[in-house]
Amino acid sequence: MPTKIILDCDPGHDDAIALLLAWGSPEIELVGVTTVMGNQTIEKVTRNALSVARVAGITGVPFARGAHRPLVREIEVADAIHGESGLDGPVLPEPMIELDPRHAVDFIIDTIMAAEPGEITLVPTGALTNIALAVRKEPRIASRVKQVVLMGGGVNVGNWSATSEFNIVIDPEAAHIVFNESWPLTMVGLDLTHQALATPEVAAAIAAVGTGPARFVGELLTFFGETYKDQQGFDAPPVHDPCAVAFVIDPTVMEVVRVPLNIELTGSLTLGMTVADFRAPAPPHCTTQVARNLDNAKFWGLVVDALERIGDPAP
Ligand code: PIR
Ligand code: CA
Repeated sequence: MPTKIILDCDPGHDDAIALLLAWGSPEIELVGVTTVMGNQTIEKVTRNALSVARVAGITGVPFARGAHRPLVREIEVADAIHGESGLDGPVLPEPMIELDPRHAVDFIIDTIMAAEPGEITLVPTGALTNIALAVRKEPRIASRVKQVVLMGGGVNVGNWSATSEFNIVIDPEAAHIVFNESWPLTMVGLDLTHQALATPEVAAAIAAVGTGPARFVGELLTFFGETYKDQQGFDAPPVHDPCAVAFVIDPTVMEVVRVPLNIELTGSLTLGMTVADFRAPAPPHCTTQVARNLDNAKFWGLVVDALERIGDPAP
């Protein structure tokens, strides 16, 4: 039985690849895609999600637009990394599918409440605004989702400040809500995703697929690689978001360790830090775990296999 997921994303180069990985993997049933502001404005990331759906021929999956700003703070976008559109590089095709009329928060609640307990896995790859709003509006979802597998945070590693990762720090209050709920939560953070580098060998393996969607990914990686080099000095860009999807497909693709996690909300230098308490073995009530050590070959194998299965859609 495939795992049913809702992908809550802000495409975003790596979000787009996460969407393709989910769509092209038989271990996953994509029951919905929701969007949240982050890498760019909600209008831009939502249009990008629909464009990616066109590229890959994604049909029969509802797409719903979500939060336009963080809960408390002003919106802050990552245009230096993702460009003016949020998905600069390839030509973005005109969307073919219509948005679901519901707000993402209502879509998430309706989908989880209509499913069996333990059926839906939430995979957030952007700020946690929608997920926080959903669990505040309908607290029963906390005990009904199977698990939350999110890209965000990092243990003692940041990318938007010395201590903090973008998805968490742009809406730390939302992250605090999500990390303190009772659902099982796996944090696939920078510790892990900085091992998922799109090296020239990876780009060659993707190019060898030879399809339109694979070329689209190649163009995404070229742009992402350039900005990552300029802005953060990386020789090859870390492709964060598909790592969370990969964990759902095959948990053996990474090692995880149970540890209490919480979000810093008051530090003047450490706002949005994901604080892991490694002082003692995790207590029985601990519901959080953090990913570390990626099986790099297995991970990129999943991405290439998904592109092979997607084939050549577009028109
Ligand atoms: C990536 C992101 C934001 C900023 C930078 N510098 C790099 C986006 C990615 O889409 C990913 O979900 C997460 N936020 C990584 O911090
Ligand atoms: Ca993202």
